[in-house]
Amino acid sequence: FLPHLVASLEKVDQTYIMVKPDGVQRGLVGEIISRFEKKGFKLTGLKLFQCSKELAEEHYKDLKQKPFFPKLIDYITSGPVVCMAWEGVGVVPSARKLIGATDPLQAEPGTIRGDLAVQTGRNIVHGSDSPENGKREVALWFKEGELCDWTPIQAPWLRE
Ligand code: IDP
Ligand code: MG
Repeated sequence: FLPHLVASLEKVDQTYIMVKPDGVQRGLVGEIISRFEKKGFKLTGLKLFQCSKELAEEHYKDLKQKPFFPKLIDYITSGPVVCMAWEGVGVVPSARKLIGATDPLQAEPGTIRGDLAVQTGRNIVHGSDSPENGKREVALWFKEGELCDWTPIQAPWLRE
């Protein structure tokens, strides 16, 4: 009975989660971290960080042609963000569900945006949209030495 070995046969993905400047300013950092922590994913990276315009533009490069892009970059660089890397089987789509729809008015109650935000331009949290982007974004926001590999003591109580 070695649950961690069984788990290792399944694909463990990573996702990049970020509390945006409005989430930090509104004192929601603990609440947002807590949602992912309670769900049972593994935190592998965490920092408070003031990001540059260049990094914000690289992160959101797929949205460069959108009319809201300049405002989005101003928003993301307007104050410190909390950068997180989370790991687990199915973590990418599950984190997106925990976060809720892009427009907080459309986001279901019980989701982070559904419970805590009211407008797309102030939707308090980011989550990667695919395992590929999860990897890309974790590598973009964290240096290698900033990530920790560790075995949570609760692992056998989360996955059979
Ligand atoms: P997502 O964060 O739910 O993945 P995306 O479509 O990837 O949503 O957009 C990235 C971010 O850009 C959104 O979270 C939001 O902050 C911002 N954004 C998206 N659409 C709009 C808009 O129509 N007006 C203003 N900001 C927007
Ligand atoms: Mg997105």
